[in-house]
Amino acid sequence: MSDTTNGTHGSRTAIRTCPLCEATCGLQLTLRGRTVTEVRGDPDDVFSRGYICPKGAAFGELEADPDRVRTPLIKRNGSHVPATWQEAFEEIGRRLPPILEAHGRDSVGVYLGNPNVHNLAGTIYGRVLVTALGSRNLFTASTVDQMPRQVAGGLMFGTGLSIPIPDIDRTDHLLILGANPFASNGSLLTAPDIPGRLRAIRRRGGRIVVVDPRRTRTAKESDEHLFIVPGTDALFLFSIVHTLFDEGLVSPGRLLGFTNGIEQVRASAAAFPPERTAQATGIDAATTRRVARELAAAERAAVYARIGTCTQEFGTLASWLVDVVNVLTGNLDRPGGALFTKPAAGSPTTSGIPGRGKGLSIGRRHSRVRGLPEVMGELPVVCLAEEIETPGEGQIRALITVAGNPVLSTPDSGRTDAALGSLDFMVSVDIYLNETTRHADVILPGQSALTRGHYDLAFYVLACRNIANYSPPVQPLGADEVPEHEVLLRLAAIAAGQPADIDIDPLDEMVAREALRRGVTNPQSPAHEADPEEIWEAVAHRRGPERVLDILLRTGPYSLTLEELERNPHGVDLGPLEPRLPEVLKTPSGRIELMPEPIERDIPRLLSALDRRRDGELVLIGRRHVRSNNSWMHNVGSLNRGSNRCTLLVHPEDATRLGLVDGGAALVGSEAGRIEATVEVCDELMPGVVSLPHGWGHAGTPGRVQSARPGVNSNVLARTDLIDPLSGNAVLNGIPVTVAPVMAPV
Ligand SMILES: Nc1nc2c(c(=O)[nH]1)N[C@H]1C(S)=C(S)[C@@H](COP(=O)(O)OP(=O)(O)OC[C@H]3O[C@@H](n4cnc5c(=O)[nH]c(N)nc54)[C@H](O)[C@@H]3O)O[C@H]1N2
Ligand SMILES: Nc1nc2c(c(=O)[nH]1)N[C@H]1C(S)=C(S)[C@@H](COP(=O)(O)OP(=O)(O)OC[C@H]3O[C@@H](n4cnc5c(=O)[nH]c(N)nc54)[C@H](O)[C@@H]3O)O[C@H]1N2
Ligand code: SF4
Ligand SMILES: [Mo]
Repeated sequence: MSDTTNGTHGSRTAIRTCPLCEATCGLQLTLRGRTVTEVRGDPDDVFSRGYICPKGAAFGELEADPDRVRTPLIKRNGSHVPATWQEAFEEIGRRLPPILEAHGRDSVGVYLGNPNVHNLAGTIYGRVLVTALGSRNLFTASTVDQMPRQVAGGLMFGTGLSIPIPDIDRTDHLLILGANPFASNGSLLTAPDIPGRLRAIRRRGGRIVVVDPRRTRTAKESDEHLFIVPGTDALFLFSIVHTLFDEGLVSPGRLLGFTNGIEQVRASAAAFPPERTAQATGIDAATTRRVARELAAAERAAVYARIGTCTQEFGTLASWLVDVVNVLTGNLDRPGGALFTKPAAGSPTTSGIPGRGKGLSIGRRHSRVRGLPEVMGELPVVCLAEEIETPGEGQIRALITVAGNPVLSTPDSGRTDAALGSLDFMVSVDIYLNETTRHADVILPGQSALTRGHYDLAFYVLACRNIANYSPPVQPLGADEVPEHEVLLRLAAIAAGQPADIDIDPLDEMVAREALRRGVTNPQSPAHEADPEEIWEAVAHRRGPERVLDILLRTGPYSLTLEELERNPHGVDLGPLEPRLPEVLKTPSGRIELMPEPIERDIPRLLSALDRRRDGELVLIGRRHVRSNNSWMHNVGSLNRGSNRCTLLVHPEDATRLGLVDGGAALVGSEAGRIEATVEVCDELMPGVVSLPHGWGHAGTPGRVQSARPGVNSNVLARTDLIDPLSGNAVLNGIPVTVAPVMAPV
C-alpha cells in the first residue's frame, strides 16, 4: 500500500510521481488531513531513488496556493464571478453550439498547453475533445517546443514518437546541443536526477561536450564547452557529417542493412566542410573536425539535442542531423548510444505490423490565412492570432484552452492578447486565472494533483530506462471538485451537439471500448486476438483514465495490469533500453530514411545561411531556471523569491559598447514589440547574444506573489513570421533585437 498512517498527530504518508516536469521523480508526501505538510524524494522509487528538485519540494505549496481557481468562474460585465458547475456548463451549452451551427466546426479553435502531457486525463481526453469538435484549428505548445524533433523522427523512423533516447547511464561520450538539463531536469530524455547521471559519465572516465551560446551550468559541469552562434547548429552538425565522410570515419555497422539514403547524405554534406561553416557558427574547423573524430572513436557515444536546436530557424534540419550522426557513427540502437524505448502502454512504436508503417505525413491540409502546413493533425501556433483576426469562412470565433497560457508562451504576445480579447466566446480549463484565461467567458478549474491518479504515458516513451509507475489518488475528490476527464468529456459532448447535462458515462465507455478495440487488433500485442470481453470484464470496476490505462497496459508489450502497478507504488523497472531496430520502424519502406525528401528540399535554405554576416547585430535567446516552470509556478513563494531572475543577460563587451550598466534598465526591441528589462552584465554569454527567460510579464492577474514580482515577457519580442518551415515551429532563439539603455530622467 502506498498510504500508511503514522499514528502521530494523525499524519500519513503517500507516494506519488511528481507531475511538474519530464523527470517523473517519486515524491513522498506527508499529509495532515487534506494538507501536504512535507515533501521528500521517495528513496525507494525505482527510477528517481530519492532525487527531488526545488519545484518538486514546492508541490504542497502549489496545491495549497490560495490564489488557485477552485470553483468555476463566469465572466459577467467584464469580471469573473464564482458559479456552480451546472451554471458554467449551461453557459457553455448556451453559447458554444450556436457559433458552431452558424459558422461551422472550424470556427471553434482549441489550444492545448504543456501540462496536459503531465496529466493522464489531459493526455487521453484532450484528444476526445478535439475529435468531438472536429475543427481544423487545433494548436498546442508542441509548435513552440519539440515539433521539429518529432518531424525529423517521423520522417526518418516513421512516427512522431520515434525519438531515439541517449543511453546516458551507459554512454562514454555525450555531445549535448541546446539543452541545459541542470536547469530543466531533462527533456525528450526522461532521466530523474539527470545531474547525477551526467556526473556519473565523467566519473567513469567518459566525456561530455556541450554546444551552447551560453556557458550554462551544464556546460560548466562538462569536459568541454563550445560557444555557437544561435541558429547555426545544423551547419555545425553538417560539418561533423562532412568530416565523418571526408576522413573515412563512417561506420554504421548493422544499420547498413536497413538504411536508405547514406549516399545522398554524403553528397549533401559535401557543401558543408568545417572550413566553410566556421565563420557562421563561430566554431573553428579544427575543433569541429576533432569533435567528429572523438564521436567516431568513442566506443559508445550519443548526440543529444533539445530546445535550443528546435526553437530556431533550422530546427528540423538540426534535429535530423542529430540522428544522422548517431547512425553514421553506428551509435543508433546500441547500448551506450541512442535507443528506442519499449513503453508499457500506449506507444505507436509498439503497434501495427512490426518494422513497417504508414510513415509520417505532413501538410495534408493548410492553415487558412497563411497556408502553413498541418503537422500531426495540428497547425502551428504562430497562426493562432491571425486565424482569429482575419474575417472570412473558417475564422476562429471561439476558443477552448486547456492547461495553456499562449499569451505568455507563444510569439507576439501583444497580438495574441488582443486577438483573444476579440473572440465571441472563450472557455478555459485551468488551475489559475492567468494572462490567457482572464479572457475566458467561462473558466473551469483543473483538478488537484492530489485527487487524481498519475501515469506518465508520454514520458515513459522518452525515458532512459523502460519504466512503469502508477500513482493512485492521494485523497478523495473535494466537495466541489469535478475530475478533469469528466470536464473534458462534457465539453466534448457539448461540442458534439449534446445537451450540457447529458450523462457522460456512455461517452467514457466509448473511449475505453475504442482503446480495447485497438489493443486486441494490434498485431504486435501479446493480447492480439484475445477475447476483448475477458479484458473488459477485468477492467469493469474502473472508470475514466484508469480504465483506459488498464486496457493499454493489458494490451501493451509487457501484458501488465494496473493492479500490478498498484501493488508496486515505487514503480516497476522493466530494464535498460534494448536494440529494437528494425522492428521499431514505421516507415513505408521498412528502412531508416536517412535522407527524407522534405529534408532534402530544405537544404538549399541552409546553404543560403552560410554567408550571412551579423555585423554587430544582437540576437536574443532564452533560458530556464530550476525554480521556474514556463509561465506558471511564479505564484509559489518559495520558488519566486531572492534575486530577480528575469534579467537581460548581456556580455560585458556588448554592455560597454551599448552603454548598458549592471542593474540598469534597457529597452529591448524587435520587429514584433518592445519591452524594458533590467540588465545583468554576464560573461557567460557569447558576445552578440543576449538572454531573457520566457514565461514572465504577469499582468492583470490576481496571483499575489507573482504580482509583486511579475518580470517582463520575452515573447513580446518573438515574431510570428519567424518559423522553421518544415515543422511550423516558432523561432524563439536567435531573434534579432536592438538594445539601448533607458536613460534615467534628469
Ligand atoms: N520565448 C520562449 N517561449 C517559450 C519557450 C521558450 O523556451 N522560449 N518554451 C516553450 C515551451 S517548451 C513550452 S512547453 C510552452 C508552454 O506553454 P503553455 O503550455 O501554453 O504554457 P504554460 O506556461 O506551461 O502554462 C500552463 C498552464 O497550465 C495550467 N495548469 C497546470 N497544471 C494544470 C492542470 O493539472 N490542469 C489544468 N487544466 N491546467 C493546469 C497552469 O496554470 C498554466 O496556466 O512555452 C513555450 N514558450
Ligand atoms: N526548471 C524548469 N524546468 C523545465 C522547464 C522550466 O520552465 N523550468 N520547462 C520544461 C519544458 S516545457 C521543456 S521543453 C524543457 C526544455 O529543456 P531544455 O532544452 O534543457 O531547456 P533550456 O534549459 O531552456 O536549455 C536550452 C539551451 O539552449 C541554448 N540555446 C539557445 N539557442 C541555441 C542555439 O541556437 N543553439 C544551441 N546549441 N543552443 C542554444 C540555451 O542557451 C539553453 O542553455 O524543460 C522543462 N523543464
Ligand atoms: S526534477 Fe521534475 S519531476 Fe523531479 S521533483 Fe523536480 S519538477 Fe518534479
Ligand atoms: Mo516544453
